[in-house]
Amino acid sequence: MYLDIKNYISKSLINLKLNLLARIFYFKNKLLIIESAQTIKEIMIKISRLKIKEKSELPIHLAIGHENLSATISAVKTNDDCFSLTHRNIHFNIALSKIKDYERIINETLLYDNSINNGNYGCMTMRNRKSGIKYTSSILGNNISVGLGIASGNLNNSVTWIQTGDGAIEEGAFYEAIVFAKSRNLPVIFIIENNNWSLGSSIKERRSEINIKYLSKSLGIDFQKIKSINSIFEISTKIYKARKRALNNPQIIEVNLKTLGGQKSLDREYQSYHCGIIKEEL
Ligand SMILES: Cc1ncc(C[n+]2csc(CCOP(=O)(O)OP(=O)(O)O)c2C)c(N)n1
Ligand SMILES: [Mg+2]
Repeated sequence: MYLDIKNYISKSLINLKLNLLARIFYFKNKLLIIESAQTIKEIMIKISRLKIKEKSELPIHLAIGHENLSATISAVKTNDDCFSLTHRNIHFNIALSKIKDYERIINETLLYDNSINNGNYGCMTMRNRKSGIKYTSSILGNNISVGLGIASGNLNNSVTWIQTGDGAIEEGAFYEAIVFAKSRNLPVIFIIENNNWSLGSSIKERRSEINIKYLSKSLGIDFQKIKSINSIFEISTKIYKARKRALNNPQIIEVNLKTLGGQKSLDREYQSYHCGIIKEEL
């Protein structure tokens, strides 16, 4: 009984301290994050315009609407942190890169020679290796498993961020990965970008609800949901706390957001999944 109370008080104090540190982080970095998100958006719009101008038929997975997330993660991560990204990775590639690499990132989406991956990878597997991005994959679920391998080789006090989507978590690899991450207590943060779409289908159309909160709880993994992509306060405090906790326990963060751009279908609601050139008016 005495030990229970002692444990409870010590846990509460740790949480209190973490909450305070997260708030301080927010106040210190708010402006930087807002500016960085704006830059990420501008570059994506530039890519879109260029593709229209060049009449490029290469696919592009822009992430307009996701900028606050990648800008915040870029502010929270430390230099030794690693990233394993999915096909929609452009916002992370920009957020994690230095200004001098922006032009070569843009060039990669058009497969030009002077590009971040020499025009070999294009948008879906693009990775600026100098920015901590170890792997990027267009095969759904594949970057999740690879992310675990990366995490197993992490330097002390570094974390591997594994990005995925509401469609990719339907792959068996996701479930196996979270079980494995917990079993080995790997320092990983799974970021689920839930934009409601997987190619042309909404969650309602293709499957039943997956309650990630309960799924995480059943495995003893910490879970947080970011309800508003527009709240830098919510994103930065939750991401900051997850980064600290990930050193002792795997973390899952689900982010509700809308991927802007794409096409309006004739027979249904606006399709926010973006896999084409965005319309200029959006
Ligand atoms: C193993 C595998 N199955 C199917 C696909 C085809 N595919 C490409 S993107 C995509 C939808 C992904 O949805 P989500 O993970 O939610 O990411 P979003 O595009 O919405 O950001 C699918 C099914 C694939 N690339 N790999
Ligand atoms: Mg999706």
